[in-house]
Amino acid sequence: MALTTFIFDVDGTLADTERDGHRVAFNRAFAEAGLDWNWDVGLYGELLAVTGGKERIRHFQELRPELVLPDQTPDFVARLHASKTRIYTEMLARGLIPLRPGVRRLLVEARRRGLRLAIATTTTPDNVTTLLEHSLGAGSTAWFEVIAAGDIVPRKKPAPDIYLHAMDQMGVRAEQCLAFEDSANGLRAARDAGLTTVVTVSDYTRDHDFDGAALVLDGLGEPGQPCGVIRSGRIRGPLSVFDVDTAHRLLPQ
Ligand code: XBP
Ligand code: MG
Repeated sequence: MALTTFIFDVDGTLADTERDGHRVAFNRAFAEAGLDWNWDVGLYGELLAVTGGKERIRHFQELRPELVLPDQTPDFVARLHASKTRIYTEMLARGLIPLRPGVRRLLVEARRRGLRLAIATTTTPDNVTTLLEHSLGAGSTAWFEVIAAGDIVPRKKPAPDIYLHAMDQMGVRAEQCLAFEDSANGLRAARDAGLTTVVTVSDYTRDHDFDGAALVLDGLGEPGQPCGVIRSGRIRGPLSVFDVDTAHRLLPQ
């Protein structure tokens, strides 16, 4: 079946959001709550193995059982995470997190050539719309027919649920889609949903196992700023930018 749809992950794929965005927002929310927790760059890289901010906080608590919460109410983690999301979206609204190279170029070309666009992400929906509106431009949220995000599915990545939900909402089959991811968890989710997947590695995921990816790049590339091919998969010959023609070469006809 012909390629009709691109489905994008958000964090690490559309933008490098984790080290200087989410991580900083978590630490500011901890300080606001009077917690002396500090997730440095190294520790955060380890915690990223767990997707979902609330799940990541709970995982951290399991790692550090000696840390006594000042507030034992059951919704404390949810409230702490809501503070983090407020802080993070305020950072995004100040334009602090740009799109990765090539993302705008590929999205504009895909729309011009009639491809359908969707998002499948573990992050909170507000984070997606705020990132898009302040990095891609006002009204750009509407470029995506479906924004499947966060708690809308019972199981987060590496479970395939968020990709299956996005495809179901769009009424498309996996054979018609190409997924874009940056992490092993994301690749696993996309592959288990039956999706051909392009990986653009990010700083935190460069050393992940990307077995099963159709193509692994260091980014989508820009004219004059060629992408680096880490694993060429089905693509033969040189590749300087990932574009719609490259996407058509990737999908088995
Ligand atoms: C990345 C995640 C998210 C973010 C934090 O999602 O796992 O949890 O790290 O966002 P993806 P929240 O790569 O699927 O976009 O705190 O809103 O979960
Ligand atoms: Mg990601």
